[in-house]
Amino acid sequence: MTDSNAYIPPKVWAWNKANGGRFANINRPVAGATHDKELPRGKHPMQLHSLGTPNGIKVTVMLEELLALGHSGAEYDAWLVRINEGAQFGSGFVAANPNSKIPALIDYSGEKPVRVFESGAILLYLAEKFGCFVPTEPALRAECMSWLFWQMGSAPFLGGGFGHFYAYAPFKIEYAIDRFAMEVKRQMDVLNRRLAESRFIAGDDYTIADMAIWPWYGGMSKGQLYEAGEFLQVQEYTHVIRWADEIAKRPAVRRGRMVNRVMGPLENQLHERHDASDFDTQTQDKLQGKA
Ligand SMILES: N[C@@H](CCC(=O)N[C@@H](CS)C(=O)NCC(=O)O)C(=O)O
Repeated sequence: MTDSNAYIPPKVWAWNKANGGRFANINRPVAGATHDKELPRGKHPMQLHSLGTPNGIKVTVMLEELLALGHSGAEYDAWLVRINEGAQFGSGFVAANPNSKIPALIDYSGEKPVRVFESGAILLYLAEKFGCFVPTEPALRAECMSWLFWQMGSAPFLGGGFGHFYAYAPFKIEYAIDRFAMEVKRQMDVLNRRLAESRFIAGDDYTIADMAIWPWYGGMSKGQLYEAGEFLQVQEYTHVIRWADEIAKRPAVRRGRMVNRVMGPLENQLHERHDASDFDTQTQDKLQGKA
């Protein structure tokens, strides 16, 4: 057990910029913009400012699913926000999301632009706007909403809790890793039991609840997050793996997970998306300076 007496909190907390840990350079105890920077705007009604993290992927998958169904109103420009360089603190981004986190969407299709932030709110906004991927029958809708909000409340324990202390903190703290490993395993078991009885999270149909949960918990079930697959023995969650594999095969998901991605194999990265043809390998090669 880590020595619990190693740190005694002072009377008043003070911001120590040099506290270490990955991403310490972008963490601040205050909100608001640090610099002036307008957001770029492309030709489509939907302007997405994001990054290909699990929270960003939810929205690009949704937009690609809508386009696959023929909703041309979901055409979008996806702009890359490099959060490790502090781009989320530019004035334009803060106007789109006062919480300075990706993803942020601006819908220019109406008389006045509509800003939407928080990935769950964006998924619901798009689902309601296009009448897709959210059930209308009250009981099914309640189930879908319950799982959507479950994700919003649960994933911070996975990412900010477990992922941070297991992979990013400057030193390992047994108490913190134990606490969050326990919670993440409990959450995985919640999903595993649900998916033992249901093809998709909210029932027989694929919904925004699947889109919200898959990038985090599907990724975890496949050992793709924080190199923690063995540590958490994720192969135990067989129903989650069955569901994750089924979703991963969807063409829209394969496209959506490439958008704004800056990690992993180059052929899976499409830094910005402005047109459906951007997914063509040749175009990607050009964007990445390979052709
Ligand atoms: N609850 C938010 C979480 C968004 C979030 O945490 N975004 C991260 C990247 S995955 C971010 O932008 N971090 C930048 C920062 O914290 O400064 C959502 O679901 O949209």
